[in-house]
Amino acid sequence: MTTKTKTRFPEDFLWGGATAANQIEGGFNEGNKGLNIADVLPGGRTRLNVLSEPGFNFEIDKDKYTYPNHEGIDFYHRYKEDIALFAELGFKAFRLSIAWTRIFPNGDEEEPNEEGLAFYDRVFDELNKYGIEPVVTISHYEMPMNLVENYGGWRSREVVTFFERYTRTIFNRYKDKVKYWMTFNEINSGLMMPIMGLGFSIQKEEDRFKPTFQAFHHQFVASSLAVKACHEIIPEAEIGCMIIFAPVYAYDSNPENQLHAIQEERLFNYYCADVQVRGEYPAFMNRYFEKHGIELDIEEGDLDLLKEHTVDYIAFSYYMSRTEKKDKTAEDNVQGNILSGVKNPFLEASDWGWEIDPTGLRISLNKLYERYEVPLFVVENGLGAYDEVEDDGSINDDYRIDYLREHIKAMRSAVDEDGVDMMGYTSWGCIDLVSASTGEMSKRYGYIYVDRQDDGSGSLERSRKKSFYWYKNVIESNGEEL
Ligand code: BGP
Repeated sequence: MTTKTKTRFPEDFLWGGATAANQIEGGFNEGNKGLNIADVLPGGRTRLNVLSEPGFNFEIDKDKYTYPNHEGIDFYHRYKEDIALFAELGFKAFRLSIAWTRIFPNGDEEEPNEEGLAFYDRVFDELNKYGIEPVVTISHYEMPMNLVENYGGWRSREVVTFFERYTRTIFNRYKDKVKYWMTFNEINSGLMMPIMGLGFSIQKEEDRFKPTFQAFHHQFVASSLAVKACHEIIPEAEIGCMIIFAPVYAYDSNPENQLHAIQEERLFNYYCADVQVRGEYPAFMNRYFEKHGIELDIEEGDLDLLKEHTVDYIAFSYYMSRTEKKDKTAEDNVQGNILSGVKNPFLEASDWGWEIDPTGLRISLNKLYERYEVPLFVVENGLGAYDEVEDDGSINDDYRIDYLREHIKAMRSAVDEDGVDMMGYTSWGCIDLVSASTGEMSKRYGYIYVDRQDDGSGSLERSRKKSFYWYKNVIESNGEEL
């Protein structure tokens, strides 16, 4: 049954799906591509724990681990078939990332790799053929390993220069093909997962503060330089920041818990966006730096650069909310996404423990719009779930449809009733892909099923799930028929 109501999603609303190079492309050592962080991450639910094991090094050890990102879902060779399916879905936009290591295999070369540039030319041309707008993430957990190993990742100021070279190269090359850009995927994730976001691991707790926030400062400067370059080279383009947003609820009306929720929220949800959208460090961060004895190395001109080159829009991922209380015990703790909190008694969780909260998306849109008043783009949202292929080949993913329907409804209310300015919605993993946090294939998000299993078996053949037909109709009716 479908429900019909009036909607005010703008006519040019960017409906589509989202992916990242390292989770779909495969071809990890083809076309002169260099090794990046994702290539050395082992597969499996323990992925993130393994990374923090003492003595873990980034040597590829196939006797010990699997490396699902090496083959991904083979988009590198099958992009035409996949884009044809996106066109069939009626996508207006497709979010993908460029692998830095296809363009600069080691990150620090002077000249780009033509084979890598040509690959994305082919992908953008194919999208263009169907009138699908590419929405490009410049850096999605794909830092060149050479920069990780020999420069200490974003700790090094030199990396800013390399990143600027990379961004100028791709803006110049794709200026006629790409209008929507974003800088760092989920930039605030570096607070919890420095290896994926900032390109280094924290060895000792006491060393956490300075390197982390110095690396962030370098990313902010790099982001402003990218915004500057983008506006110079492609004046009609829009470039955004990209954050994880998970609204924080207080566990109850105890003012101490309310205050605690605000404190939890500002570092994780607002710090990065404040710098990238408002162009300056917020007061609470300056205080935080003082309290923790952090003195950032800020070069002359940095603060002006941050102020002058702010982003045009905010892109964010939304999967869950968080509930917090001041004095939580270890037993209270629930883990979801990369964030933990206390269990919210009003919410159910996915099979991976991520609490499902569509209203939280409306709350997020309101919070962000009230604070920044810039257009918002939901570039990730979706349900990671186990799918079953029936004997007749069908995949009846009603749970996914339910999840997406409720989130789109919440978004529609934010636009319709609350007046939030939204640019688009690209749900995460529109085609099944390798999970970022666990390296699993069995954690599926797609409208399109990919026959690939956790052990690496499977034909890689694509097929349409029930949600495929449902989402196609959502797009066709501009969010009216859910
Ligand atoms: C975000 C990442 C994506 C993605 C998604 C789902 O944090 O930007 O790359 O994968 O989460 O997470 P997972 O793949 O761990 O289920």
